[in-house]
Parts: sequence; C-alpha cells; structure tokens
Amino acid sequence: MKRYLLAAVVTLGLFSARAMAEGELHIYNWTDYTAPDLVKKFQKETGIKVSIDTYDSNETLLAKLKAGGTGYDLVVPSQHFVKILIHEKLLRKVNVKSLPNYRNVAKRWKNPPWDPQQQYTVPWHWGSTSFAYRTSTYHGPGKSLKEFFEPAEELRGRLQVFEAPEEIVNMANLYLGIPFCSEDPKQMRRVRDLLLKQKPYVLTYNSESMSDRLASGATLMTAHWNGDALKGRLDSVPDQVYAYPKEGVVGWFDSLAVPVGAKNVENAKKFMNFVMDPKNIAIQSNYVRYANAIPASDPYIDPKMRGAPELNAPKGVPVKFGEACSPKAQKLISKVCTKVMQ
Ligand code: N2P
Repeated sequence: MKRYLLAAVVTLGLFSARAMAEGELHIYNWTDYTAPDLVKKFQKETGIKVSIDTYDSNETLLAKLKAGGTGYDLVVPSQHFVKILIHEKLLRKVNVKSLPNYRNVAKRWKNPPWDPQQQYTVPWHWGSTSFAYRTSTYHGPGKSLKEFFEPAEELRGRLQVFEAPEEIVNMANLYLGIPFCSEDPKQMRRVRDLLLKQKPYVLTYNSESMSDRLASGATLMTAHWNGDALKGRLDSVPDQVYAYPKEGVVGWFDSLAVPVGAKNVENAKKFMNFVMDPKNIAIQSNYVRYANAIPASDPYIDPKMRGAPELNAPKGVPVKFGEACSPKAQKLISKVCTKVMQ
C-alpha cells in the first residue's frame, strides 16, 4: 500500500493558504486508478488537499472498512461489494441526485441495481477481468480459460495471478461452469483443486504491475483488467493481447462512495460532482484507459482508445458481472484462496 501526496500540493512541505483553508480529502482507491492530472486540477480549482492510499482487491477494502477508523472520505468498491458494504452499514448516504453533474450520467448507469435510489454511489469506471500475454513470447490462441488455469508447460513459474480472491474464483467458476457465489463445498473443492493444480505455474499472486512483469519477461501470462491491459499496450508492451476466452470474462462496475465515519463529506461530494463533469472524467479515462459512464466525455477521449479491442468484448463472449456473495459463499472463497495462496 502506498500513500502519496501529489507534488502539486507538497511544495517544500508547505501547503498553500488556500489548501489549508479548504481542508482535505482522503481517497482510498485501487492501485494506479486515479489520474494525477485529475487530482491536480481538482486541487487547483477547489484548494482542497488530496491524499491517496491504494489497495488491490475488494476484500482488502472491505476488511479495512470493517476494522474502522480509516480516515478515508472516498472509496471505490465494485458493484457487488457496494451491496455488501451497504448491508454492513459501512457506507454513508450522500444524496447523489442533488449533485449538479449527476445529469451527465448515462441513463443506463443511473439507479443501478447495486444502488437503486442512487443514494450512495457515483460511477467511476467499468470493465472486465481476464488474462493477457505477449504474442512474441506466447503463441496463444488466448481463446479459452484453459490456457490460464491449465497452462502449457512453457508457462511453468511464469504466470501472474491476482491476489484478489473473489475475482480469481469467479474466473475459475466461469471455466468450470460453476455459478458465482457457490455455497456448495463440493463445487468449491473443484475450484480449490484447479487453483492448486495451477499453482506450480504461478510466479506470483499479486494484483499490481501486471504489464511491467510481462514487459520484463518475468511472466509470460498474467491475470489482467482490460483498461490496465490497454494502458500497458499503449505505454510499453505493444504486442500485449487481452484475451476474450470463450467461457467469458468477469464484468465489474466501480463507483465512488463515502464510508461511514468520513470527516470530509462535503469535500468528497465536491469530488464526486467534479468527476461527473465530461472533461474531468475524460482526463481520468485517458489516464487509466477505462470506459466511463459520462457519454458527453466522448469528444475528449483519446482516439487511441476508440475501438480498442481491450474495451470491446467480441460478440459471443459472455461478460458475467460479479455478484454479492452471501457470507457463507464469501467464507468458502476465502478458505479456498487462503489454502492456495499461503
Ligand atoms: C486497477 C483497476 C482495478 C479495477 N488499476 C478493478 N475493479
């Protein structure tokens, strides 16, 4: 986990008088998921000093919020974890519809099933989870999850698998044809056995630096999120392919939400409103390379993202969105992953 203050506000350790006056905003977000230029612009326009901590899975976020006393004002859960966090009374209502820029949200993403009255969340990005590789070092074809879960011999010790339990288990479920959030110990034993069989091929269980490891040659295949894979391809790994296996990819939709106990709620709402502005969310999308829910941002989106295969699932490949698992199913997932990743 990294904590950093943006250089814009850390001028020889002295904060501008305006920043002091306007207060602070503490964001807890996924690694490499907040555009520095977006934050700089927000700080400049509002005088609010922003700090960012990062995490690498919804489970880490959930555990952190459950422990309490985080000091965070904004967090970025995926859709099914929004439901869990609401159920656990860990999120605070913020009357999203009163924010002026809410009108910019695409109709299809308004009042989403995980927040039907839009009381808690503002859309951030949506995307999918699959695997990726470089065509120069692995010949694919990248058409089945079998290549990821039961890899070819050349991949022994050269695979990166997310440390995010539910996402990896969901991928395994897709491959094995087992429903998400299974409460059936027999089905979950099949998942465990598959992951244990995959283990000798795994170099690291880790949800960061996926493209960097592919670029250096440390790995030949990695679990990946589609936007991160696109970013990797555009920045440093031109032959990186994000696979769309026939069994499907795991879909997710991440949102901004205010945790209970946040001290800077008004500043959090200012940021929520700020990112529903088309130009601002375009700055964010162009950095992280993920789609957003503000259609008026389209003219400002980097043309390199238009039609990018990473952001467009081919017809016939199912995109199956993660579901809010019952405590029993959550426990089984955690048991499987503790056994596999220990
Ligand atoms: C992190 C992106 C994570 C998105 N760079 C997963 N929901």
